[in-house]
Amino acid sequence: MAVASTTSIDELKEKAKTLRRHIVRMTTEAGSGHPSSSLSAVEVVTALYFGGFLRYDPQQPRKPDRDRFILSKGHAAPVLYAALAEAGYFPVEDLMTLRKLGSPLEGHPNYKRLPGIEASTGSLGQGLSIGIGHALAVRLDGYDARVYVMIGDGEMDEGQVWEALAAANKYRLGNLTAIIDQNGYQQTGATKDVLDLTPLDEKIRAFGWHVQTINGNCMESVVAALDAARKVTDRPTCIIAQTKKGFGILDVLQETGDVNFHGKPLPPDLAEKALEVLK
Ligand SMILES: Cc1ncc(C[n+]2csc(CCOP(=O)(O)OP(=O)(O)O)c2C)c(N)n1
Ligand SMILES: [Mg+2]
Repeated sequence: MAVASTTSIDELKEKAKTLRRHIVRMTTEAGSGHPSSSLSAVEVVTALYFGGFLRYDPQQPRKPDRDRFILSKGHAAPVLYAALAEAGYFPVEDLMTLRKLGSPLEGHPNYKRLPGIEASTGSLGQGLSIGIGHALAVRLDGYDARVYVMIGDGEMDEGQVWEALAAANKYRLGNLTAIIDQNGYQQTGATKDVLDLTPLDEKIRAFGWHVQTINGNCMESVVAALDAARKVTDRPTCIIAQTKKGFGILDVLQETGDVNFHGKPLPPDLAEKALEVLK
């Protein structure tokens, strides 16, 4: 199965920049969307798709033995679309149709409309449960496929996530990796103020999972953590990726006075500034 060949850390960092430029351009063009939520997740998504972790074939998007990536925090769709386009699922030019009438690049991922999307997400809390279904199915079918699910730190407030954490341990799903994009913010403010779930690592470990906490915007750390996770095969693994919302253009977002910048596109003048920074 085809695996993208970009493997060196420097190449991955370049690819991350490319994804960031796509994210800024497409959300500003759309006049809506979630750039800051997409930007925090770039290193993880880049490493998965281009660092040799996900085995996929854009020509056979439903090949049964493929690895799966489920973006449970579906509002960060632009980062997924940017990766899929760069991976060859559809032309890069199509990114600019984000959220336009008739485009399969909907505001939230729709698996019926776009190859490479594994699950329709956006209603938060569901992706890990869907990932468990995939992980059980590939195991039953005898494939060594791995399933990765990205969850938002605010999304962790959803009870369904904790039911899924328990169920994944019950089935000892050694082919399942959850990645929490711990960017410290959710829609209405700082995650610790809305519902403080610390110590998150200890809680998830108590559910029987292997847990790592890393700097999720450091490519070296992300690659090392994904590598360690895939070596664990007797229980589910979780990577708590400590990130910054809007990472890559933090100074530009600072100018808006809104560090969360949730669900807002950059106005064209700030998008220009962001693209300068991301050159
Ligand atoms: C079930 C559900 N409730 C509320 C929302 C609205 N909503 C969209 S994004 C968001 C915040 C999510 O925060 P987090 O998971 O931390 O993601 P981030 O944007 O910080 O990456 C909320 C509440 C939703 N999409 N689904
Ligand atoms: Mg968050």
